[in-house]
Amino acid sequence: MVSAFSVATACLNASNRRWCVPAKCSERESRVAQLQLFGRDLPEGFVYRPEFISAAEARTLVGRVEQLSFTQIKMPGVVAKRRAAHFGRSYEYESGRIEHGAEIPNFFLPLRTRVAEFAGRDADEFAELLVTDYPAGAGIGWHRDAPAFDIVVGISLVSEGTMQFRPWPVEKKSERPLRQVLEPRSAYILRGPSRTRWQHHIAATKNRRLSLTFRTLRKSL
Ligand SMILES: O=C(O)CCC(=O)C(=O)O
Repeated sequence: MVSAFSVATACLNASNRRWCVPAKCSERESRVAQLQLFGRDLPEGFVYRPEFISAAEARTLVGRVEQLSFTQIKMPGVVAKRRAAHFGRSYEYESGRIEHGAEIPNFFLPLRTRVAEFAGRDADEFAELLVTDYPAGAGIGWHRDAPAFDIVVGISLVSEGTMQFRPWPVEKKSERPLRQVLEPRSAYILRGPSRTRWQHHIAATKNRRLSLTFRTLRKSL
């Protein structure tokens, strides 16, 4: 049995599963240690909820998403395979500039209310909706979301993706990334350390995947 005292004064070495004293643990090891005690290796602040929406709701949402106009994502020197539609706020991938954008379509508002309940916030705090269409073979590279955004809640549709996490700043000795499969109809929350002290990425998907990402802003904009 691990006592509260031992959790506070020792940490579990993430690679070899041995207990070590905090002074000798890497920051990453101590950050994941408490989660390992409960059988999960995921960054603090990350929450995963399978079956967040029903199959019928997912079908309706996918039908609505198919009617949206997507744009290519152009980053310096590269055009991404995935396409995006931004609502509430627009985001320029090349400059990182965020501005007021097209209204979030009404049919996404009931979902935004549930997302806000899930995150314990008010619906209108989720000022941005990013809809991303990942064709088979597309993913998203290692990143932290732009600092102007705060809490991120993502819903996966159509097929699964795998979200991986690595500590930020990236440590010299590379560890195996932590990972969570994002099943269709699931939701996740990224907040706190999982937003600021970890990078995430989505590995290239086998099949097409859609994601709906609602984000709050750090400051009103
Ligand atoms: O597809 C997702 O759920 C994650 C998207 C993401 O990380 C991003 O757009 O910054």
